[in-house]
Amino acid sequence: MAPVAPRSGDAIFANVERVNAELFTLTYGAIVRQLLTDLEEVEEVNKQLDQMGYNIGIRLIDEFLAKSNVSRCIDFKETAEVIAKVGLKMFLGVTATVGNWDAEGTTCSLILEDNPLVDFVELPDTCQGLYYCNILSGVIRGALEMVSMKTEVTWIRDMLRGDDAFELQLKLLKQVPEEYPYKDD
Ligand code: MYR
Repeated sequence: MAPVAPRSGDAIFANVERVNAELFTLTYGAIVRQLLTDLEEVEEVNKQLDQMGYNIGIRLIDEFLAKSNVSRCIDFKETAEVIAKVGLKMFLGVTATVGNWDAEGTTCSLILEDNPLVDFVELPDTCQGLYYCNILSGVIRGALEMVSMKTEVTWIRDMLRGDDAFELQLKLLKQVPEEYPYKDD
């Protein structure tokens, strides 16, 4: 019998990471499937996924700020880059390209070539209209609201609908000035 070569620590960690990522993807798939069964209407599932994401986002921002050591962004352009290169990397293991800025610098797109949420996913015809990754738009909207930015986050392109990439549009609606808790005398 051939001797079994011991695996290096790196190989074991890579394997554990892969299994965790697959488990995460499959768990998300099971949640979407359950919502489809419970709510029946695809529109309702879209809303529910967005709301779930929002609830996650308003909590996840603390972990993001604590772990990333990111300081205040000077403008929305920097914020978009931080989400694309640091936030998505930290929680999804991928990065996005930021593009399609409008002239005012308040609307842009995050373009993802790779999206672990959709590994193994194929939507049946009955799910036309489903924004499968709507949890992600909710997470970003929730997280940004906690750092004083009201946004609208919308899927523009979706590979599950036959597009060539995932494109998430971020629109800054309002930047709420943070309240200074003391009176200047
Ligand atoms: C600031 O100006 O206060 C910093 C703003 C940084 C906002 C970053 C939000 C990160 C959202 C993470 C999204 C992860 C999606 C899986």
